[in-house]
Amino acid sequence: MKTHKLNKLSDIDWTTWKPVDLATLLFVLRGDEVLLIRKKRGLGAGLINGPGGRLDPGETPREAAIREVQEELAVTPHAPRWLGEHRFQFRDGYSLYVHVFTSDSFEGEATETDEAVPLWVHRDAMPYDEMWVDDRHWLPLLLAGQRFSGHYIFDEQVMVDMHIHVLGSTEPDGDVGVRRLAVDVQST
Ligand code: 6OG
Repeated sequence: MKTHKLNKLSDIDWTTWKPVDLATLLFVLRGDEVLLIRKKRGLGAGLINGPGGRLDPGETPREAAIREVQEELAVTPHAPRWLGEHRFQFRDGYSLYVHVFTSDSFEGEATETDEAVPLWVHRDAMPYDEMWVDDRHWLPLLLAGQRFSGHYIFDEQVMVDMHIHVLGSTEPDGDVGVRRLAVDVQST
């Protein structure tokens, strides 16, 4: 695919689109607060985000989501709930499929690590100016408990086009087909 000329979502055949990597984001919720991180390294270093990262070989998205929170914040989230998915296509050719989870309970005290600084933030005060630009479009859905499916084109950190579909209550969770998708991932 010639990715440098991508201007709109319809320039991509999403039915055959394959991500280079699979990753996760997991938002731990505690009353009116959300556990975020200031990311120290990796894609989006310097930005505020939910904890998460790329899947290790053989891992399910849920397993990876839990492991990433443990590694980044020394916290173990319980019973992650699948809330949505993102398909990010970058103009430089990179692409990423992200599973998004929430968790209402956890063990441990959020602690700074080599990878991240923890931030407990009130749900009405999300620091969107310091987050990826897509977050302001779907975090309100997540905080309202609505499931979503997003498609995006990015040029580095600039969003070129996007569409977010709110999933109905009868649509299956995206992680049902995850094993298949994991097998389909492009080798790099
Ligand atoms: P590592 O480099 O840490 O995995 N990520 C994004 N998160 C948001 N909110 N918006 C984006 O818009 C993102 N692109 C990537 C997913 C990458 C981590 O970065 C997140 C993963 O948690 C483009 O291994």
